[in-house]
Amino acid sequence: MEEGPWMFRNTSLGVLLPTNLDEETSSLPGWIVESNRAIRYIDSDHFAVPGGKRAIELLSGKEGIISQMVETKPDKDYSLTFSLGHADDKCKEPLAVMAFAGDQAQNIHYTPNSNSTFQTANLNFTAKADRTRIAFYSIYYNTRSDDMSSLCGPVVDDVRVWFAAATSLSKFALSRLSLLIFGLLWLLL
Ligand SMILES: [Ca+2]
Repeated sequence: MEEGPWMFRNTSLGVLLPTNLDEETSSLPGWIVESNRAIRYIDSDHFAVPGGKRAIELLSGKEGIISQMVETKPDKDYSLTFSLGHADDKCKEPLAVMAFAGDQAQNIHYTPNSNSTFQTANLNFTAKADRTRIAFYSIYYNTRSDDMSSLCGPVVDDVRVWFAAATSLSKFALSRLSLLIFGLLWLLL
């Protein structure tokens, strides 16, 4: 388990899968972690993980922001999607994150159905510049219910940025291509 300021370098983390949907693809910088006690990097052998083997558990509330810059085109519409979960580590609820995409911000509470340890969330935004900041932090300062002192928090995984290709199409084309509106632009985590 890794803690502290780091960037995703290990290819096994499933970072950086730039698709070749159009010319907007290029390499991304890694996540920026602004506190060395803010993040727990969890694996599926020991925790509930929404997708794959790895995910991030956000600790320490507002002090624990993770962020990443994605390349965007000004005035184009995008959607940030991610999984919000519980690590199954006895973390005392409520769990919630604040998600940022450019000038959009939204707090999202963890309210999964009974069969799941995570839910899917999304945040739509219109890019204002060539680069857009994607960021998350935990709204609460959660601790485990068994010892009331160990830090824990919401799990974030499957972070993706989709672009709305239809914004550049005519209304006629839009009606024909409505199933193709969103294309995966970035797979971040
Ligand atoms: Ca994952």
